Amino acid sequence: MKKVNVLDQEFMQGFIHMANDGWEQRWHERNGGNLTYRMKEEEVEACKAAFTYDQPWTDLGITAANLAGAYFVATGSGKYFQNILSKPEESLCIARLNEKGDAFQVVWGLTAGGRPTSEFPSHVMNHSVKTAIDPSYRVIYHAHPANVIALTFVLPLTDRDFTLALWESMTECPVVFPAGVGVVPWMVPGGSDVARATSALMKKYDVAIWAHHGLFCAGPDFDSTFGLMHTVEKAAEIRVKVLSCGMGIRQTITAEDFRAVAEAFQLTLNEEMLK
Ligand code: 2HA
Ligand code: ZN
Repeated sequence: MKKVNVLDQEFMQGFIHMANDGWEQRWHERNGGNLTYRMKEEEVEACKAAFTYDQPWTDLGITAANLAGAYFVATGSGKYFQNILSKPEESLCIARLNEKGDAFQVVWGLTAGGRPTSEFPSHVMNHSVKTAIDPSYRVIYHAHPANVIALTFVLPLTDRDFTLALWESMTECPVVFPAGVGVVPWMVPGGSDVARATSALMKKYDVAIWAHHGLFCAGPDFDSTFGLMHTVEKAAEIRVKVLSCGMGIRQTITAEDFRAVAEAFQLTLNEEMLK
């Protein structure tokens, strides 16, 4: 059988590149954050010779029936984004779901032991919701960027407050996330409750902020999902700087301005945010 090197595959190179970009942005202190990618069938086929099927099955705590049998690349629980570039086989894994979509098995990677990210239930539920709406969605990304987290201490924890604060901070924001962003109140991370709350928001948005913790972004590919995280965090940084000036907000982008942007760029803006 032809020997395959999983690390040479384009999707794996894209995954590693994106993870390292997140590290360089300072969004992944210690083992903070996690990333998953739902593999294409042809990518699974191309790598199958390198997979092993002898690891035990682990219960997910949630069910994603529409993703039965799907394969994911995932960062490992407790692994550092800092090390993904130099030690990808120790830091990452490929895991598949069972026929019910309620348990997983590692088939590649984590060569020094371990399991997929502690947020795997949230990732799988988000993939499940996104795939049902738009099968082109493949990437779920969780990070801890400082400015988004800072805003969760000073803004009301509503979808509308966060969406408007971010849209107003940079003209491109409504173009990049016209549906807006959702906000989950503080919850215990890693479990099925926060997974359910996050995936409920993912039905409406591509961004779900976790109060005092970080956020999740969803997208069809590595570049657009990273770009979404980057745009949200840049807008949050601007908002934090504006608030830090301590002089209030003298002028901003108005609801009419947003509607003009929507018309110029042919977007369906979430009008709920402008009421
Ligand atoms: O990897 O980010 O939310 C640790 C986390 C948990
Ligand atoms: Zn986290």
